[in-house]
Amino acid sequence: MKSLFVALFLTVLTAFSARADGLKAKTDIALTDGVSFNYSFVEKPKVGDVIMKIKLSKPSDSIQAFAEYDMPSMRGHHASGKVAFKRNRAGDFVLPIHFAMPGDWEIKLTFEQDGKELFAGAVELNI
Ligand SMILES: [Cu+2]
Repeated sequence: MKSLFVALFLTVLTAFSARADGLKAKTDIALTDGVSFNYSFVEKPKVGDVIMKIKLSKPSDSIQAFAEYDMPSMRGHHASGKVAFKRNRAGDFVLPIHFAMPGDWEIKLTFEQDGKELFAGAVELNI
């Protein structure tokens, strides 16, 4: 019985810490066997439009990136819908994120290749 409680506790703890952390900026995150990505913001996130940039560890034209963002504390009020990142000249993914107001924001990132989802994760931040 005691081990069951420990297991439950650890599961809950893991779930909470994963949620609190979200995806870390400027950190390599694996996408496929040989390709990882890292994201950053071109400037410190603030109210208004801020460009999010995603770099792949090696060029891949067949990978697409999408974002869907909103404020978790007021779901639906600023829902962006699923929007596709554009590519800049260097082949990086870029997308202006519109932070309509201060507070908590969540950006869900998804990557697709040949119509298949490679990865889904969320960036959480406070503006
Ligand atoms: Cu809001």
